[in-house]
Amino acid sequence: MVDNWFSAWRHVFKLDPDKELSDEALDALCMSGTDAILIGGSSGVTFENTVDLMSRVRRYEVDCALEVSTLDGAVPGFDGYFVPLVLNTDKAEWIIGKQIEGLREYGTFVPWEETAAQGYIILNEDATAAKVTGANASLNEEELVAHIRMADRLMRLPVIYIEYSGRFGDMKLLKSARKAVQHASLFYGGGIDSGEKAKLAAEHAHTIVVGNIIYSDLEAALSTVQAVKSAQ
Ligand code: 1GP
Repeated sequence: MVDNWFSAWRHVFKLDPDKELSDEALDALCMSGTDAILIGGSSGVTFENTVDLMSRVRRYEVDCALEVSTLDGAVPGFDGYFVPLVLNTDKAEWIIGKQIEGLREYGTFVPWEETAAQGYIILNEDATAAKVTGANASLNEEELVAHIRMADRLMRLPVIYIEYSGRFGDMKLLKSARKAVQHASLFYGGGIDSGEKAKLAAEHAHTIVVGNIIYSDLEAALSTVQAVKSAQ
């Protein structure tokens, strides 16, 4: 794996600027020992709600990065920025279209040292991101490995993100993805709602991302941190 500003992250909480989160819950998440807070969402992300959440997380020492998924939500002041490209769609706007629009507008302001492209491979057809981007979520192992080689060897993307948002994924596929990755950091996200699932995903992914469960069962979300740390 190539060394990057996010390479040491094993566990990340993903917070959605469009969802309510109390100060107590945010405090517990930021002080949990997680490696980073990632801010991003598939809908309802605005400049205002992104700035608001960033400034609340900024009170803590934990790394805080933004996934730039809309132009509206491009906010300065984060430790790092991820720019997602969806690899398993044939709609070019989600591979390079929106990104080029963003660079036309904000290209001169991008902090390149702290900015990384994420090659998303979305494998849950029910996820909002899959619907919005028209992703072909039913890749078999051979197709997945071809996508990984495209991202890792040809495109040399620093991050490959296996995304099952809303559902726990197929760990056999994740294992195959990991075997095929040479340079990139492999992120996994989707349906991690217990320490046990966190551990399973962390066996293969370099970094696991915990999202939805934060909003429905905070204690379960917090338990995923220790599960990953103690498995190291
Ligand atoms: C979403 O991959 C993350 O982009 C996390 O998924 O919300 O299902 O935990 P969950």
